[in-house]
Amino acid sequence: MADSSPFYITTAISYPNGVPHIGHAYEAIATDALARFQRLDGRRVYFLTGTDEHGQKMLQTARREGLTTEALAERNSARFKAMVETLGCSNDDFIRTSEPRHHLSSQAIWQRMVDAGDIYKNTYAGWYSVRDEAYYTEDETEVRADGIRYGGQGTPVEWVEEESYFFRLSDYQERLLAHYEANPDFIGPNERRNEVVSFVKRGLKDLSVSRTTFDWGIPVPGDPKHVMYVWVDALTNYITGVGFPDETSPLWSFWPANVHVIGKDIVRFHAVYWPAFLMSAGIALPKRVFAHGFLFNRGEKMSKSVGNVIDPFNLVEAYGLDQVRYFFLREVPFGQDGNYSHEAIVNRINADLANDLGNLAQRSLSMIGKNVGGVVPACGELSDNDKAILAQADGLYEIAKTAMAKQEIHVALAAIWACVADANRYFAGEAPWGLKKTDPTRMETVLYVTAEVIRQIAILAQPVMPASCGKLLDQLAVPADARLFAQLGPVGRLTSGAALPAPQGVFPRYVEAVA
Ligand code: ME8
Repeated sequence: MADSSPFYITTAISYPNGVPHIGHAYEAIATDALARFQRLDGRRVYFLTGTDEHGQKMLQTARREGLTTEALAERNSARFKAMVETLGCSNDDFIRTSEPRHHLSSQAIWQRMVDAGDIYKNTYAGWYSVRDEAYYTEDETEVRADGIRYGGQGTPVEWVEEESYFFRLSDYQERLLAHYEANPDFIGPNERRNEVVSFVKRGLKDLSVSRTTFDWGIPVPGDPKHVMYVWVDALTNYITGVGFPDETSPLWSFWPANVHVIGKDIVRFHAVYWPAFLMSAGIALPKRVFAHGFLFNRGEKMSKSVGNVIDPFNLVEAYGLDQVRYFFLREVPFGQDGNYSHEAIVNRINADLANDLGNLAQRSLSMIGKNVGGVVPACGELSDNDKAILAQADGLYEIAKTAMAKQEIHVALAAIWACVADANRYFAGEAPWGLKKTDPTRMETVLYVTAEVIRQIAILAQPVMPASCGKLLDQLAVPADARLFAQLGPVGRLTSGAALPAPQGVFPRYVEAVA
């Protein structure tokens, strides 16, 4: 039975203190592919992304640029919104934490944590990294040769001492460990889970959750001299997006989220603080937090000072949208770090897309156009080879479904492209061009089987390359309502005799511009 239950998926919300870079684009593309996969699989999907606009980092950048924080947020949030549009993301909403609905929601969760007795006032004295918007204990910091003290993620820290509200995180240690134990899929991949478990086992300290030295944030209910620590409000976006605190909102049926997709640098916030806040507020916990790896430019960390930051808009312009989406999701095992280089992307475009899938489609469809009169060929008796390649294509759905449920996007793509490679071997081996005169019935069967395998590959690759797969399915005259996963396998087989449009290439080769 098809599963039509709700599926709620989110990206991290980006800091709009700068413009989007390829790390942001990567997260958006991957989350979009996961969302589209579930939609095609018949689930009722809600996909949320947005921008995280409060905190000291925003304030410092705004001052440096001579802007108000509002103006900086407005300008750069628009760039992030444009990025997800340019990347073809199918998000249902784009949340900005400066919106009134989010202030309301953050104050409501705060009040619930107060009511649970988990918030108290004291003085914070310790290290803070504005770049990470994170507190570090002394032993998580080190003074390097340059005389500057750095925090756990290698960013400079400063000493902070001020009145602050605290959240009784220390009370949640046992409950969190019990939750990780009872829900082994709560954190993925496993390396990240192990890190979190050992971090929590080392003991949790209460968390400073408000600041008084600046006012760019959400005021603490009843004590507006304090603004909430930016991570309290940032994490809350995930429930604001589905209607909190209005638990009668139709959107609230999407909570708890099925998966929060984030980068590996922010696991602690999502897998320790967030579930503790939710437990305190009496709200259900997300089912899973999945951390992807970091992208590097030829092995080097991207940074403004090195000047090697990749602009996602330029990338799409240079290589094409579906090409960029395919490259990142195929090249980098999701969950591990990965590299971007011009050579690697060109290689994927030309080998996997233009040669393997593009040529197979182009060659078989133009033979159908020329030799079968531009209709879906007749399917005669099936040979063992025909049955084997059809069975492989029919089996892809289960493999992809299992992989995508664990966010192993690369595993799904590897299986699909293994089938593309085998379909090419099948096509070359059966050599339908040689059958035209000797055995036209057999030629039609080979072309039918090839077209049917391409149909399934195109349906399954839609989450990653929506536009190109749409074009491939147009060429096979697959109607718009027959492109869901329910049509995979024998039930959706192509109908012999159906008219096909004139074939056109879908995956052009990347040709280097002559300097
Ligand atoms: O962390 N490669 O925002 P952010 C891959 N506002 N992913 C990367 C990356 C890279 N080089 N650089 C960043 C924040 N990311 C917070 C999140 S969520 C309630 C608040 C990922 O703009 C990063 O890991 O610094 C994060 O998941 C996302 O981009 C936004 O990063």
